[in-house]
Amino acid sequence: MTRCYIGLGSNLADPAAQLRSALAHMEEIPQTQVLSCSGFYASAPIGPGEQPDYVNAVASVETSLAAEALLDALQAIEHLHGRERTLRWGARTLDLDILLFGDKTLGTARLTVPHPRMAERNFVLEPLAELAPDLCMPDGTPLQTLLARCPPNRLHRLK
Ligand code: A4P
Ligand code: MG
Repeated sequence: MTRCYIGLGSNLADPAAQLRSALAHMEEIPQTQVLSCSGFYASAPIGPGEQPDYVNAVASVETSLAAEALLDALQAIEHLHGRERTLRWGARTLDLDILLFGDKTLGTARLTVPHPRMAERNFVLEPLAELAPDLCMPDGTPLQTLLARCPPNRLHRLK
């Protein structure tokens, strides 16, 4: 079994409901257990154009799937959610990123792990630290070091 951390993000009008639905679907992924989920965080959008705020969270899962099979399952869930709202919102409504896959470093055409932008994103690092404050990256860098270096971005934990 491999312990993985999945980043969840949505900026739909009811993004928290999107995240809850995504978690429910993640419970159904074969050979995979959702262990826990962080609190939900409202975060200022990073990216071009006018966008509503995101809700972000991180879930820990344990899986015996290979990384690409886990990605397939997560993309199927994204597709299910994205497809429902594509016309109305025009942008993707659910992002499920593999942040960490055990202590593996992966660089395939489909998968870069650790997620290449996680170190600059407090909306990833803060919820991750809630689940695993003593975590280290595959290269040995403590999560707390990344947090200390992370550029600020408006973020607050929702009730
Ligand atoms: N891919 C490679 N590595 C991974 C990985 N570790 N996990 C590939 C998941 N996918 C990975 O993803 C594009 C391709 O990345 C996939 O087909 C997969 O093979 P995508 O989700 O279709 O596209 P994307 O998410 O628009 O691209 P990108 O560059 O991954 O965007 P990000 O980095 O995910 O950023 N602001 C706030 N506040 N909160 C957010 O959650 N999210 C984004 C999206 C931007 N701004 C945000 C937030
Ligand atoms: Mg993504």
